[in-house]
Amino acid sequence: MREIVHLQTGQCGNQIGAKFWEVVSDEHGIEPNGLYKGNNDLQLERISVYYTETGANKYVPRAILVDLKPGTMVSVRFGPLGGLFHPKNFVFGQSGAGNNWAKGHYTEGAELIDSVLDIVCKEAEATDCLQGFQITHSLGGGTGAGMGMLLISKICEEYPNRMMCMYLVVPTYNATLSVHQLVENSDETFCVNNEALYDNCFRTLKLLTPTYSDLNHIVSLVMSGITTCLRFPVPFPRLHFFMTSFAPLTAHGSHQYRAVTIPELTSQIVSGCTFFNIFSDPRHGCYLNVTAVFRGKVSMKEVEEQMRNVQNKNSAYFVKWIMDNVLSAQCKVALGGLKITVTFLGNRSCQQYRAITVPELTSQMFNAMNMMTASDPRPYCM
Ligand SMILES: Nc1nc2c(ncn2[C@@H]2O[C@H](COP(=O)(O)OP(=O)(O)OP(=O)(O)O)[C@@H](O)[C@H]2O)c(=O)[nH]1
Ligand SMILES: [Mg+2]
Repeated sequence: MREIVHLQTGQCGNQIGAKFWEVVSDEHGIEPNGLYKGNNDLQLERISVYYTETGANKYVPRAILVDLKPGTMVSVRFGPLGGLFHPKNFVFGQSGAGNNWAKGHYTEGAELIDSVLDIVCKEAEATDCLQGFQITHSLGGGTGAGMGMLLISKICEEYPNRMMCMYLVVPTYNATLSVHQLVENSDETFCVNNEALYDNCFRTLKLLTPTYSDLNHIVSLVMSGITTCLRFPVPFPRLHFFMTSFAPLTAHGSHQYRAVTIPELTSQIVSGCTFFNIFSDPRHGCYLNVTAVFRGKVSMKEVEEQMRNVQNKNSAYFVKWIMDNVLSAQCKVALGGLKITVTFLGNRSCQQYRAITVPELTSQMFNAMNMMTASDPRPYCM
């Protein structure tokens, strides 16, 4: 089976990762104690992609949880899903990186990296045919960004031919220090932006004070949709920062009040209101390639018709020189509690605007800092 080793680093990575495992375990019928209690053979057919079977009917996530501070790890370990993970796969330090990229990359993080790599190797060696790695983290803190980048570079050194897929929360400054390593080492990078997630929660879900849990709920739904198809084609190896969207959006714990149709879903996913990063502005860029993954019982004929409609209506936003650049896929197993859902992935040239704005914002910040420290002769330390 084509196994994947999952890693989650830092507070954000662990919180999003824990939510991902909650959603995925629910879909595959795995209880918090690791026992299978599902009712559909499809749930077990490819279970070994993400889980290791350790005994009769018992499954353990192939997940490694890393942080430089014990706080988040303790809440996962003693939270509702704590019993699901292998206790030896929790690796944590004591001091944290205090949002300092260099601490995560060169000092505290570097001291802990060998213990993480030992577990990575152990998990990888226990697989039948390793497909690759996926990692959840933010680029804002010191651990997720600094140590996360060190981790992926070491893994890529050790396993150069394996897929590296990243789920990132991308704010500005520390992201600058990470981008070149991402471009080198990551094959698929799914960027979400907290600002856009808040916006979605506020405008679409009408949540007045969205919490991280609400944001992470949306991210976990997207991750679940993306991982439905395990081999997503990457058309351009160096253009791999995807836009993601998911429909229908429902608040955590609530349910759909009306049946949604495929035309409604397809128009929602491209409308911009459900995009999870701020490049949803339709004035910028063109799609090179898009994929829509439908979950639930849908007619593929109708799906393909609707996707063709979307492409025809928005033809100005699709490049003309790639044929068949709209793919649709279907998985009959619906996402928990929802009849039909769709996850949308787009490789869109407007991602370059972020690449341009990150260094611009960073140099503005440095200029402002230089003014503030002009009277202070001590060198500025990151
Ligand atoms: N979406 C989402 N964003 C989060 C969450 N927790 C933190 N963030 C964002 O992540 C960034 C901070 O990164 P953290 O993950 O807290 O930092 P870290 O990787 O633990 O690194 P250090 O704490 O510096 O060691 C900020 O931009 C936060 O807004 C979360 O649960 N969900
Ligand atoms: Mg932290």
